[in-house]
Amino acid sequence: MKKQYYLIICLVLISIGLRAQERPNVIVIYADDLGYGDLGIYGATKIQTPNLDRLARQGIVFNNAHATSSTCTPSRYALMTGLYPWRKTGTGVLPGDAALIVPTDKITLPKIFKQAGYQTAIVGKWHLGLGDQVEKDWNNEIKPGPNEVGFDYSFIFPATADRVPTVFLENHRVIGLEKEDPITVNYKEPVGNDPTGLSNPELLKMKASPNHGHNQTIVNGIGRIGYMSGGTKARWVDEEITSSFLSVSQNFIHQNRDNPFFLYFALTEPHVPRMPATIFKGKSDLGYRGDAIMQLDWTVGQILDQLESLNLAEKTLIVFSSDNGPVLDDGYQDGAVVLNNGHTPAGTLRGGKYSLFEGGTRVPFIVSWPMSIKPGTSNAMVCQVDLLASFADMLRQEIPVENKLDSKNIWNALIGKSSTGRTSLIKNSNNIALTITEGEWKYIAPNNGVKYAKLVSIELGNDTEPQLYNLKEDIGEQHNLAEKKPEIVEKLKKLLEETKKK
Ligand code: NG6
Ligand code: CA
Repeated sequence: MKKQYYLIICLVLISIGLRAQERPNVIVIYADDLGYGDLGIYGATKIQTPNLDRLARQGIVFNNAHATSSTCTPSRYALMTGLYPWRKTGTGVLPGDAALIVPTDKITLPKIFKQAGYQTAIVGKWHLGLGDQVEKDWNNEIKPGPNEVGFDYSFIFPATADRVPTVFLENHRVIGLEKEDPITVNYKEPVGNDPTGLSNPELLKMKASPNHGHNQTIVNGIGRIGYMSGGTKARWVDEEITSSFLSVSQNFIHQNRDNPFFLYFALTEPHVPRMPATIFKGKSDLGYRGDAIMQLDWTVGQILDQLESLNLAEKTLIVFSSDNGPVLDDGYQDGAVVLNNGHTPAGTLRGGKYSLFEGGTRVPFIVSWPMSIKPGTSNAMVCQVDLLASFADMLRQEIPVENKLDSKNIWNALIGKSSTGRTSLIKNSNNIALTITEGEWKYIAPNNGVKYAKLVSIELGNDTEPQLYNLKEDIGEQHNLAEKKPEIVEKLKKLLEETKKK
């Protein structure tokens, strides 16, 4: 009898041990507009990123990893839902007053963790809409939002750093708001008496680039997209955004040091307006864009240090990536173009943010989990949309068939046990223009979009003719082989059409 007890106790202990090992804490660190060539580990020589290099040394560096899209909202939609964003209209770059576009009644990445008993949090940029309509009262509880799609705790800014309202929300409420100074937000017409970039350019501490917009309500000396009034004391100071996000994240990690947690840490660097903390200004030689990347790197280092000091480093899995490719001038005269000094933010890739070329969507991607992952590099094709199915596998959670169509279980590739990721991948720049990659071949479907975005100096990859590139031999997408290889064009076109129909 005693023996049986011992056996049962041993088995229970072993299974607890196994579960503990199988169930790491997970932190997804998501940069905004960070390019494939922006980090030392991906070949940058003009910006020092020692902390991300350190993360890379203890993990796997992927060189064939992708966001689904070349802008923010669709990529984040895919990350959260495990669904291709182009299947749904209204998943393009959202204004700051948009309604929530993530369904509350469907599975999401944070829900996978929540169902498995994790504490879940988002800290940082959201950009997936809030509330159930555009017209909303920013002075009351705003629902639904991140808390309704799976996050136990949220500390966010609603859209982008260049869009109003320039405030933080903790769970459902704007923080720092005073009753007698309510906030109003409007994307159609001016509200209140705040100066705008257009009416009072002399008040700007950073000028907007000509023709980009960014000349509506001025907050902290920076013209924004959209109008807001009120909430004077609730408005953020750009220089403090990242240190705020860091300290909130560190609190969450500290509070959950004894139980499994999932943290989605969505940083704003190096998205515009680049206005790093004063101690980072001038740290790189590349202007505020380089400084912002160094601030991002330092912030990641702070998280790594904290995990070490709490003895959590070994059992915490970190995914680091970016929502889309890089852009130098995205609306402000911040020196990014003038001081770039030969830095190649997209590395050897063609295009950048907004583009169908690889520069738009192939992004840095590092997975670290010291307890279980052997450091190295991987050529496996992986996409952020796959995190949902892959973590569902890790946590033994079932997901609906609908999600399995787009989100592939690439868990073994993520932890370096397999060199194969997904076999094909569809990416988009907006809801109309699509590309499909299978193995070494990439097909860009013909479309009527402009070829070159003058405002941002980026080749968009649009063409009325079909394009076919061999990414193995021509990662820079210089040689269109569509005419030479019509059979491959046909095959990819068919696969694209079939996947679209599903
Ligand atoms: C563009 C903005 C750009 C940036 C982008 C969103 C203009 C001319 N440009 O429309 O500055 O805010 O939207 O970036 O308004 S993203 O990374 O969030 O997708
Ligand atoms: Ca972005």
